[in-house]
Amino acid sequence: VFEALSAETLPLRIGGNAALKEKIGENCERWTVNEVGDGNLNLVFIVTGDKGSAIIKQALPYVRLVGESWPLPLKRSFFEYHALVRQGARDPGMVPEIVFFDVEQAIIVMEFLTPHVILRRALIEGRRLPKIGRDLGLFAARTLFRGSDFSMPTREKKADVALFADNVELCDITENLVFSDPYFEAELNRHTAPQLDPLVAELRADRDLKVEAQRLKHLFSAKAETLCHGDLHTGSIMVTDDETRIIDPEFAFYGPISFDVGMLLANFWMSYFSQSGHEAERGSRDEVRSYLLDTIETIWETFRVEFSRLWRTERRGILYQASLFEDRGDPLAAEQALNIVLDEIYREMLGFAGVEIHRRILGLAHNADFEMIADPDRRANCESKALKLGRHIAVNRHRIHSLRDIRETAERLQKE
Ligand code: SR1
Ligand code: MG
Repeated sequence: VFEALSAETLPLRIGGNAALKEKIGENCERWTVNEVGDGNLNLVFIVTGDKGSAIIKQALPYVRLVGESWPLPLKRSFFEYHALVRQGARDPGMVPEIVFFDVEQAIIVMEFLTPHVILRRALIEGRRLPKIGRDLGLFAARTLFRGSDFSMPTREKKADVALFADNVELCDITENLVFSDPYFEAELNRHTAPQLDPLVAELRADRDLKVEAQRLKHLFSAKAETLCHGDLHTGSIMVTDDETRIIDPEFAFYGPISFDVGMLLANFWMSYFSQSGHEAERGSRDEVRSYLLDTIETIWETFRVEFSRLWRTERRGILYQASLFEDRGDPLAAEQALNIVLDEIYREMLGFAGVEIHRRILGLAHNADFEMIADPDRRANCESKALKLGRHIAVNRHRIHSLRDIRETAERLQKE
């Protein structure tokens, strides 16, 4: 029977586990336990013993952010575990090492990352992390390419699509919270009022935007292309100056390659527009802003180059087979197909980024980047610029030919 852990009960409940004792020390009575979870869904504890520390993450049978009135199945922990295993194999060293998994109690015990901090917090403080653009671009390319029909044996891929298809409740959250709720007066929505009211009304009356949001929802739910992380925002990334790690793939599902990349870039654009809200107390953020736009370009460029490298060297799945192209002495056919695939990823990615920006400002689940701006006028000013960029990239995604163009739009909006 499932029982939620508490700091008091945790040592006795899991203190007998051999792998955990090996990791942090034998004597569980001497362990210290702190609950540190500040996410929307789960319990998270740091446990420290004589030998070291570990993270204990436990799913709750409801949405922590809302309470028991919103039940949510424990099986998300199963999907998180299986996604971590696959991501660890596809881009070694980029996800935390797993110590053990208890499916019934929905507990994943994993490596405690230290001195890592959540990327979102680091960006709010104005830190510039030198490696993240490249690390994130590589992670996205490797996990998304290697989890797709470009690379996987088709039987294995189809079996995995079937396995992850049961993560239906978490997909349902995204389907509603990202693609639908922001565009009407959904019950759980909230935004900075009254400052944003006129713009929110304009967006909710914007037919082109609503059609795009629904086209993107269609892609999200119907294009089972690869195993996506499913919630790749800057709160799902831990960093030091030298290391980047990706955590929390409980929303993992088979979806479009473009989805994770779009979510990721959206969170950097939101960080960009939120910087002026943190400027007063912490000094000018001009250099940080420029760093954030550079990082967006580095992520996409690294993704593109690495995806292309994998296409040329690891394309062994059922799609665009070498036997049709290279082996027939027509390598240009494979390059032409690659360009088309990348172009499609790019256009979808812009759409997903646009709606992710909207939902974090208009929907239920907001970002600390904006939430931590105490003055509501200032905050609304930052948010309205982000909302406008989100609308621009979602609606015009087929006409925006490079991230350089978006850089100019972002810089112009920032000066308004
Ligand atoms: C009800 S869950 C709200 C959000 O938190 C998660 O981190 C996902 O982003 C989800 O949309
Ligand atoms: Mg999460």
